Amino acid sequence: MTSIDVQLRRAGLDGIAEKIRTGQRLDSADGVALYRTPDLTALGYLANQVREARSGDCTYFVRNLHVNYTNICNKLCKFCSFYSAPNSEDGRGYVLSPEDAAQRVAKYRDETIREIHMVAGINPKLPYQYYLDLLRAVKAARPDAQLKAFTMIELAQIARVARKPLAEVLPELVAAGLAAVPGGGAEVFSDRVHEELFRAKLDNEGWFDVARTVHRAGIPSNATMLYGHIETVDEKVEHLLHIRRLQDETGGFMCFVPLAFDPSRTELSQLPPTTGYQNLREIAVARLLLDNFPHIKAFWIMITPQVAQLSLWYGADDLDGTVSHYEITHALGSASHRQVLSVDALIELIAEAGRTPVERDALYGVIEAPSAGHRAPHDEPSAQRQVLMASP
Ligand code: V47
Repeated sequence: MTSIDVQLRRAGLDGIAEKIRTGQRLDSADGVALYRTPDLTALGYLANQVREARSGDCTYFVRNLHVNYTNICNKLCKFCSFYSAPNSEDGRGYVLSPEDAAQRVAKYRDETIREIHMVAGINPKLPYQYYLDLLRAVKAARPDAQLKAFTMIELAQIARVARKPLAEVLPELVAAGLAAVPGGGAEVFSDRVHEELFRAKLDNEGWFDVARTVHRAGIPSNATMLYGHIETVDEKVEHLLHIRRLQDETGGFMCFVPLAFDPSRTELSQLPPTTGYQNLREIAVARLLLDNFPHIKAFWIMITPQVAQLSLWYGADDLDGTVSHYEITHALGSASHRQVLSVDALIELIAEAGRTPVERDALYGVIEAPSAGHRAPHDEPSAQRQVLMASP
């Protein structure tokens, strides 16, 4: 028996390791065991094996920009610090007109931007035409960028104000510029958590119905899970298995994004922030349970660039991107933390971890294909490492 076998047995993960080795699917009891083992290294070892079998050393990133077109929202989720309630007198509420949004992205005209991630609150005053105009205006301002826009919650609202079935609305959104749908609004698929934290929002089955319709329309999406608040281990395992079942059915998910809850300035501000240990575990468990997801994203804005870098050995193969202008949370927005990473800094993070940076677009189209079997040597000065990306 090798020392890793001994470690896996001591961690209670030897049965799971055997299932992975023989290509058997993990079940909910396995999911709970992955969450319960204290041995993060053994867990990471398994997740890394799956990650490398899927993506080798490749770590994907995108040059992207976020546009949050309104913070006015009638869902009043307890975990959210971004929203301003309709008719609130807090003086914070805003709506970007389509022209404002276009101007904002046009400001970056000297930079390569391949993805524009556009999400916002559920503002009951916005008519259907607004959403079409918004897509058209932003696309016209940056025709070279793909628009990844509107969570499943927003799409349900758009269909409601359009007074048409979502299946009829989606082709019109695509014609206006929509290319992909982000993974937000999923939170945790538990009726208990829904009731406690986001009662006014589309229910869990509703999220799945919208996602199914999106995928059937040929639009790829992501999926998320918000962790680190009041959810239980069983609820997280059920969340992951639920989206795994939908992926079996539609194949429409590109990427899973675990989102670390930032309690600051929310109604749950008494809760502690998540730890690096927990953040790495969430990524590793997701990689192991979501055997049918092509990619697992470490969203560095929420977990710090440092932990995101480590996660490249714990199951993650995507670092999102440059993420200019993220407003949903301000976790790293204090003076001591930067909200933007330059492309060079992202590449450096990836290369220092011994992985191969691969620039992608919003649909995971590779900007320049990696050379077969490339593995960046760990002992080379990072500046000399091969970087696979298009020039700006
Ligand atoms: O749905 C809200 C979350 C999500 C907080 O698809 C919070 O590539 C932490 O979904 N602390 C929106 N999270 C962001 C999102 C996302 C982000 C990056 C990439 C992708 C992708 C999707 O943000 C919401 C909610 O789950 N959120 N409040 C908070 N206090």
